Amino acid sequence: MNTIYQNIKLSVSQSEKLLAILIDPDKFSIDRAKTFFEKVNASIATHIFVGGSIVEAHKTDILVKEIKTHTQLPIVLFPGDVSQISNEANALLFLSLLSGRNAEFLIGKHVEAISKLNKTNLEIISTGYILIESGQKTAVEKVTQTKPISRNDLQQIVHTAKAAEFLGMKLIYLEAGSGALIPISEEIITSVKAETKIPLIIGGGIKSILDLENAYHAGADLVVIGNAFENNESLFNELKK
Ligand code: 1GP
Repeated sequence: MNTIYQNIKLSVSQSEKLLAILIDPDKFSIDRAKTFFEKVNASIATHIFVGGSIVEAHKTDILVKEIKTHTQLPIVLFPGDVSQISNEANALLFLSLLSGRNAEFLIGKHVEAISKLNKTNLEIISTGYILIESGQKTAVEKVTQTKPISRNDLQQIVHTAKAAEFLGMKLIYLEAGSGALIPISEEIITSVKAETKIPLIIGGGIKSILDLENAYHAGADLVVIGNAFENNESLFNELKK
């Protein structure tokens, strides 16, 4: 059986676009899981991402167990912290925050995570995580005490993504931040895609089908949407299979 990463690569090679629904264990109420996942299953969503900036211990485990009872889609952890590692999920984005210069989020948390990861069967996917300024201070910025890259500094963004590829990372994730006012621009997506060969994830502030299509058209391989579905489940109606 293919790994989750192999399947992402396969989709990219066949120009199939991927969509991850991001669930924040701190915001999502388990009571609505059944109806929410009926809509997810009827939609074009391909992955479930689980994670948040600040999540109470054990909430991730409980939520992932519940999600597994409602969907067959692969569950990928998108952890804000070591405490969000759960062996109930299928894979984990091993994120290194390359836009910042805080050693804790470049390598510190990763070393801290190993004793926990050694006890899991999670597929670990090394991911270059690049925060781009998006009009307001984001949770990632506050939690990590790092500055995002200016959205006007195209060269710095592209070079950071290229460095991720040269470091051997498997994915690039361009992040505008949860609830961002301005999603990652098409110009940024197109430029990064043109200069790199690894799959490209785009997330933060995608609120409509138009935003989603623009991101795909510009070169995003996988788009992550969180808040828009949290706030407006009717968006799923426009994304039926
Ligand atoms: C945040 O990229 C994700 O880490 C998704 O952001 O909640 O704004 O869709 P939204």
